[in-house]
Amino acid sequence: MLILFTEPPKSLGTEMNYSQKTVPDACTLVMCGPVENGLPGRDGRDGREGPQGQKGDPGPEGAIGPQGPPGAGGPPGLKGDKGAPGDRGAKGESGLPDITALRKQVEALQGRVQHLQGAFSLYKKVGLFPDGRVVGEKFFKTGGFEKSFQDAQQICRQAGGQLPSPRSAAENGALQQLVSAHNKAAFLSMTDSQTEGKFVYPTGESLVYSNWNSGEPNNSGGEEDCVEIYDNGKWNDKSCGERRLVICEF
Ligand SMILES: [Ca+2]
Ligand SMILES: [Ca+2]
Repeated sequence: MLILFTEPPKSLGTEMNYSQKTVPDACTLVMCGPVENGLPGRDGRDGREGPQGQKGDPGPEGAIGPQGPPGAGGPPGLKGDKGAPGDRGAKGESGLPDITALRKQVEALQGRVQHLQGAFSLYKKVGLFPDGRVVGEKFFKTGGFEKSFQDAQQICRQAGGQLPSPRSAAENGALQQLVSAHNKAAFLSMTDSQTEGKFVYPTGESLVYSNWNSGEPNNSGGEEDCVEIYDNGKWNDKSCGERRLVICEF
């Protein structure tokens, strides 16, 4: 069957209006015999725009996304009201220490102190024998040999002491005993190397005690910057290059 449109349909809807021609010797609905198809017709014109469709149902909800980063901190809040006073605390323990425990500790310390005093007394005797002297808390000890001032100074420093700095008649008397025992004059620590005529201790401090022999210090020969002590306890300024008995002070 072949249907020919004599005029193009005005729309795709119910208003389609057309007439048909039937090919001779052909049935209307049933193809009764071999028919040769004709050439296809031209495309029809576009129909009119149809009515607007109804609003569709809402789509399915999407999955919940991941949690976002925390936001920036807000401004500080207002100061709150003063709280109510707390309950009164329990009574504390007495601040007195345990007397019994303290007494035991004191007794133990007394025992240790007595032991140390005995040991110190023994070491003191050993240290003073035979060429040591003690005055107050100061010790003098001689090696029995003679050295120049510089060498004697170095020997005493290496031993943890220094050359003697007698600051009183008592200390000077102890040194005199050692000098007399060895029958050799000894060097003291003081010099006037920095300022001629101004004798000072190794610290730079001025003398607080002196026992110069008559007419001394005289800087004989213009080169006497060290001090020796005689066996009578008197002092004389002497050349530092001379060799004198080495006595150290501790
Ligand atoms: Ca001098
Ligand atoms: Ca002199």
